[in-house]
Amino acid sequence: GHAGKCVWFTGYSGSGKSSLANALEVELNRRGYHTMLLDGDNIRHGLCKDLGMSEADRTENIRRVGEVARLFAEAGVIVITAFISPFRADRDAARELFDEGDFIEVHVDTPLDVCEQRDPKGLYQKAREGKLTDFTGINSPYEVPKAAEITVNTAELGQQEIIGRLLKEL
Ligand code: GGZ
Repeated sequence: GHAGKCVWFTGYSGSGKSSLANALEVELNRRGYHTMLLDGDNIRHGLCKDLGMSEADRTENIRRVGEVARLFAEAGVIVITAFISPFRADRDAARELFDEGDFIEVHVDTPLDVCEQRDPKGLYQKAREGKLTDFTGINSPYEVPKAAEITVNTAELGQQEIIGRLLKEL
């Protein structure tokens, strides 16, 4: 069968990772590819429900996601992941599980102030009020990718344009 791949979205909460990941999956399915979307909804409520938002727990979250992604990719599936994945070493460790060229890191580089203005779940406001600790970008770090295959900014480009770029890269 086809070799699997992993499209790894990384970026702040509210950057647009999930929307892009969902739209990419729809387009790939339309083209006949078998995909698996891993995100907080299907991972943090199940496999990783024992984990919180500390640095150590995020590292373990991303480690598990990487291993699951590898398993699906070995079965020929195109895996799409949408996690903040704020630490470079954790993303690099996930990359190491794949053959060269089979791990496509997509930095959703929407500026923090835009993400904070969107604040779809009110989490930035809670973090600013001190009601949420360890919130990425406010009181927990985000390490910007140094060599992502693709960098996109949802404040500058429309979703269809971005999806077009991603499909080309794949
Ligand atoms: C960042 C948080 C936090 C903290 C809850 N910091 O935009 P969302 O809401 O739907 O996605 C965010 C999600 C982050 O989980 P990840 O599994 O992607 O994080 S990591 O890759 O770092 O393991 C956000 C919500 O959970 N959320 N608390 N403190 N985002």
